[in-house]
Amino acid sequence: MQRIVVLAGGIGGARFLRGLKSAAPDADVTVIGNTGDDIHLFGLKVCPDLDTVMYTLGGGIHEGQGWGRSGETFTVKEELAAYGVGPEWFGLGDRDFATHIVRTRMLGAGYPLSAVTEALCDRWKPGVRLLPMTDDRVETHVAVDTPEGERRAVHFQEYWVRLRASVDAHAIVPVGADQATPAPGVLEAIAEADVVLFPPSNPVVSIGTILAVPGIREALAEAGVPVVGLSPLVGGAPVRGMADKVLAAIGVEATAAAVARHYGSGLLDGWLVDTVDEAAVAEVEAAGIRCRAVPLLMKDTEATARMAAEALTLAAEVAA
Ligand code: FO1
Repeated sequence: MQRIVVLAGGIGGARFLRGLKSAAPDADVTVIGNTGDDIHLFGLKVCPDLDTVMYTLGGGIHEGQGWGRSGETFTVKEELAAYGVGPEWFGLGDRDFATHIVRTRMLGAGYPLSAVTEALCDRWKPGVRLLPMTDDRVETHVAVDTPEGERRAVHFQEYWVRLRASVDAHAIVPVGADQATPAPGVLEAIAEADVVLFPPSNPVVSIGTILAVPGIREALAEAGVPVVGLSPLVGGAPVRGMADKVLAAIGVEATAAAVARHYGSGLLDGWLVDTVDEAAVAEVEAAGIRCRAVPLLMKDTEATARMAAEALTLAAEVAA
């Protein structure tokens, strides 16, 4: 059985995984999920990227939004607002609240996040092994300038959801990552993998944060396993999200080729760009990374499954 490890962020990672499961139904898939987006709200621990993967693969996602639960209501949020208790800018629904209550209760009882995630997945049966990148607390912060001209750090969710990434990001800091250790199973899954895939997730605040946990990047380089990524940038713009803003913060151009060079040939063996970026293929290959141009828009599960199949084909090619 083919063992596939996927480093995943939220919506893009989750949708890619749905396509991968359709393209390789018999594969043994381990997902290493980003937890830098996690946030504590109302005394509860919220893990947006882990939940987005779990709900998407478990059939509970709000398909239109790509995050949160389907059939959601917001009574608790409205009642909290009536008490003047916020933040109002973050949309936690009633069904979703239950997940965060269960998670927080288990964490409070002493279970690590990896065990809690496994317990939550017992209900959702995502059909993959979902591991947080670490059991330790990591929070991505973004340095922005306030309207008063002061520079301050805000939580990633505040940057993304409240500010809608409308202001420049001056620095991205995965606070706590340098002290974190990979969650149980992460390094083992990498060591035993036949292929590692980077979905078209954000290279800075999703995959970059996972790689910032000491040991994960090294394990990928040492495993001798083909690592293949899919560009989240098509025609010089992110398909979704704010990759361009956060790439600017780390001085990387928002193009498919620049992101491949940013990961580098020490990490990446293969890279898929969209057909509109065909001209980037030669540049990526010149950087020592095998590259193909294929359609990269995740329009539906079939199109996404074709992308995943292309990534597996490229992995087999670089391994040969
Ligand atoms: N994204 C939004 O744009 N607005 C929200 O109010 C919001 C709430 C939310 C609640 C739970 C959850 O799991 C995800 C949520 N997201 C929301 C998505 C999230 O902010 C980001 O898309 C991811 O963190 C990026 O990967």
